[in-house]
Amino acid sequence: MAEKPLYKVIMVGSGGVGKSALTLQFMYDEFVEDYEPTKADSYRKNMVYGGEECQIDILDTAGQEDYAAIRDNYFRTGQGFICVFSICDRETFANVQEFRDQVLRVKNSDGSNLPFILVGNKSDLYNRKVTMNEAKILADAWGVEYIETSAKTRDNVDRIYFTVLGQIKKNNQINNSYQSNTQSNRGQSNKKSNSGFMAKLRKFLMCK
Ligand SMILES: Nc1nc2c(ncn2[C@@H]2O[C@H](COP(=O)(O)OP(=O)(O)OP(=O)(O)O)[C@@H](O)[C@H]2O)c(=O)[nH]1
Ligand SMILES: [Mg+2]
Repeated sequence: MAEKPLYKVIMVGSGGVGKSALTLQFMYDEFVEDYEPTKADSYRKNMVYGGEECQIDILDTAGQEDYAAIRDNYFRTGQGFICVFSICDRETFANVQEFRDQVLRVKNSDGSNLPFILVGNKSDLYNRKVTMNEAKILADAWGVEYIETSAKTRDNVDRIYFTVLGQIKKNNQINNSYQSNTQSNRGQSNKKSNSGFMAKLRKFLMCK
């Protein structure tokens, strides 16, 4: 039987914004009230997406500054990124640019065709400090989708993982068709240059 495709998603963002809470809600349908800073945890789940059986691998990284140095290695392995801030904490919103820049640098990408979404978490709380409008403006400037979630009420939790999965799948299809195009072009140009060589050889032999 063919191997199920594996999609690798990475949770990024400041400490305490709810990266682990979102991941655990998605994985096990439970909300964790306690805050225990993460170093790095990895989760894998079988699922069906777009009629296809696949596996999602979620790497829940550390937001705390102490672990900033080890992020590069983790980011390198990701195919899609969920960049989280808390809508109740302006500092975590201010920090997302740094996370975006780090991802782009590590992935050597200008951002176009990089599966990436911006997530404003803790939408169940009433002391909002970041408006939906300003988050959308930033997401538009990056050319990414903005989604608000609550890991507590489960609002939009599935949606963020499905959205990024869809982007990874689309990206893989683009890359595959690009590769097969360049391969067939290479084949064609080989044929062309080969037939050019044969014509020259024929001409040369006829002159003799
Ligand atoms: N009300 C509410 N609380 C949340 C939500 N998401 C997370 N929390 C709480 O916020 C605290 C931090 O959540 P974590 O998921 O541990 O944060 P984190 O982003 O993983 O933090 P690091 O591992 O340090 O990077 C915990 O006490 C959670 O219960 C949410 O959507 N709503
Ligand atoms: Mg965590």
